[in-house]
Amino acid sequence: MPIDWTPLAEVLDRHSRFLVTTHVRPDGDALGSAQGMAELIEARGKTARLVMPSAVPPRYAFLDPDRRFARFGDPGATADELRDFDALLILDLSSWSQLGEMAPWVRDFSGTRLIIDHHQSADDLGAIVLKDPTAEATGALVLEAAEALGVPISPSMATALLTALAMDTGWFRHASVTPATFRAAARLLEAGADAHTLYRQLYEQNTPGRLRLIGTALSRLRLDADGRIAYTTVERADFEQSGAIPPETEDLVDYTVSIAGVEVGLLFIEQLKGGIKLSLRARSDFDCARLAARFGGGGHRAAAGAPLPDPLQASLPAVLDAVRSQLAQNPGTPA
Ligand SMILES: [Mn+2]
Repeated sequence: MPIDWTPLAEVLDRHSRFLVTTHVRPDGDALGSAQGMAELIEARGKTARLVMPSAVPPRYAFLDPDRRFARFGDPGATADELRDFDALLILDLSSWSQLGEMAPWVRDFSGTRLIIDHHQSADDLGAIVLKDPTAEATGALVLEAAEALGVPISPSMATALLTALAMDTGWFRHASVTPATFRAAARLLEAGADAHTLYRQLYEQNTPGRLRLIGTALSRLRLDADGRIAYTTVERADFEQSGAIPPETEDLVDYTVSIAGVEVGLLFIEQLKGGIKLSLRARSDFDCARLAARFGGGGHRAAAGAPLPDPLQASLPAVLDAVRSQLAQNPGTPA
């Protein structure tokens, strides 16, 4: 269902100082759509400020060369300092929990609130809601809005919106992708986005240390439960030997579930301060959050984690046992 953008045009006409925000742990769609919206507001001759409940992850720092994104609560972006904005534009979320530490401030904000989003779930945030759950990315909605309002797409806006569209569709691979997705991408390329450079900035920034660490972890990969479980470890000494740092273990767990037939993937990372960080991924209806909760962690059905206080020799068999028994209750419907 195409969105009628009249309410957005009215809000933009009526006010002059806008705060633009997005969800905690922002991804490419969150950052890209928020930045695109800030530029849209400025193109209408108004003021836009970007403030969100989390910091910009290092991976996306290239999107924000002028350091425009502020983290809520940091100097210059404290609750007090943000008081005199007229309107709050909320991108890519519709629930209080996704606002993190910013939620109480948003609750108290007395100006106009407007949501642009594509998530199914929705709390009542007391906002004007412009939502299309069939949209593949909130960035696609911001592009629609800009075109409906006759705002020209600048090269930096095009880059932000292509980031949003590409990241929320797994680079145009997910089931949400339609011919319209590629038409939107084409318009963004025509407006100056560069897909080749963007991909390189997002996916080809590995350090040699990270690749060495991945190599070590993959060489230790083990299968269990007739190939339904795959697991591996990152040990403390691996960091020194590879030259990698702990944040460089990001996404490493995804290799475990890339094996055909694997339903549950586990990564055990020895922490420098002691204990283990467990990451879980599922590719069936196995409930990772339920497993993680047994060990004091949490997360989602398909992805969860837990901090384990005991050393690897004790933690690993205990977790494997728990995964095996949860799998046994569950005949499994591989996805
Ligand atoms: Mn999104």
